[in-house]
Amino acid sequence: MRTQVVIVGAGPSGLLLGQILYRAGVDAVIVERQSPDYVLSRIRAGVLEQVTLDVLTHAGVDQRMNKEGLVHTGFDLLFKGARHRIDLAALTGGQKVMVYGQTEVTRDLMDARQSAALTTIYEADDVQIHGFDTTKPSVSYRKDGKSHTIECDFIAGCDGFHGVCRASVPKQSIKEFEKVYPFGWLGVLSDTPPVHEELIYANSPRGFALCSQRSHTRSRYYLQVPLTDKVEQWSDDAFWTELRHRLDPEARDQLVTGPSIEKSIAPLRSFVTEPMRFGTLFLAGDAAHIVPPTGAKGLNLAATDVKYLSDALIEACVEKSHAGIDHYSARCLARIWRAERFSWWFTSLMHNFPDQGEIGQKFQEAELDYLVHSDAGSRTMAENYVGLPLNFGESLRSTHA
Ligand code: RFL
Ligand code: PHB
Repeated sequence: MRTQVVIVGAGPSGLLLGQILYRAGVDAVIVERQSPDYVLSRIRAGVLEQVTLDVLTHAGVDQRMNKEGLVHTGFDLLFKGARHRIDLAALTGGQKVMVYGQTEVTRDLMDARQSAALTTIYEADDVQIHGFDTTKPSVSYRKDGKSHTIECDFIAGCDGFHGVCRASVPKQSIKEFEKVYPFGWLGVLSDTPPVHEELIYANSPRGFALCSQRSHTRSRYYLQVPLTDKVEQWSDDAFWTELRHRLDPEARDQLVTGPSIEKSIAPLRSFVTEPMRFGTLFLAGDAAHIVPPTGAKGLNLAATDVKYLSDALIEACVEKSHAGIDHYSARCLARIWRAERFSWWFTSLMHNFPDQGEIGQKFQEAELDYLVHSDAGSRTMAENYVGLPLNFGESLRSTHA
């Protein structure tokens, strides 16, 4: 088989890239290790920035999102037992975010791909990439006991943190930056009404908690837990009891509990790969970088990588110009490091670190107190949370030039 672009991974990055390339007339095949049901069963992101909404609109998959997504114009920071609202819209000239789960984004992209009868090879075993230091790369895999090879012009590595693409790059050609946090997030999904109409990010001496949601009838909650904890140790009752301890009295009263429909623990990590292009191989999304989820940036960064990569590949395949390809890595990394910094800072501010002691808790509370009472502090928080504009550094550079 031959195609222009082989996309490895059918998570949100790979599916979104496939959809944008298809609309521009570029042929692509997606190769995915798991089944469609498995991909849809992973409960992950919940908050989409405006830039991501724009990319999904550009990809033509915005109909259900616009109908069912919940627009949020602010969120609450909870510390010292009291809540303070960060008014995103008022602080950023009317910007907002949308609560629309990654599962729904993925489902919309899968449906669009199916309606257009595009090729996705699910349950592909032993996926390997070859010759990406040449102009004739290829991707091989096994399916139903048979070996297959797809020849192409470019490979897009959209295969997540544990994928094969980044792992195939020779060690001397790649630099990895990593910080692993000494705790994880225990997440629970439940068919109960959310405790509050907006999200609550809670700092408590017992550890961080987050009250999020998927709809008016489906809630998503997270608790900071030690990395050594196992999901089996956490009964639903234990989860709700601990969550109540970390909330303010009003939220504690209003919390509606019920059986969990999903429960999992995710480790927290900051990770960046430089560069993101290796000859005819391009990394995008979690394959190239990970943020701790506190800032809700992971899926949003994946969407902007895909925007830059689709622009570059369309230029190369349709206009036969390599300018976009040559700038891909630098354009992405400038945006990624800003989001990495914000996610690391917000994580450090909200979590209980094993060695922080009482003084560390006091420092966090004093910083949060400053943030919510200072216009400059609140604005910095808000503009990073809603997401910096796509041309952020570029416009600054040109005005100072
Ligand atoms: P994915 O979603 O990991 O998809 C990669 C796909 O590649 C496949 N794959 C392979 N396929 C073929 N061959 C191989 N050898 C392969 N190896 C792997 C995998 O099966 C999979 O289908 O990466 P992608 O597409 O880059 O998407 C990234 C996002 O999933 C991720 O950044 C977000 O979920 C992060 N995230 C959040 N992001 C936000 O923007 N807002 C949020 O509110 C938010 N909350 C979260 C999050 C992530 C979390 N976890 C579990 C880490 C909350 C949590 C708890
Ligand atoms: C979620 O709803 O899963 C979610 C929301 C906000 C975050 C992280 C996760 O910062």
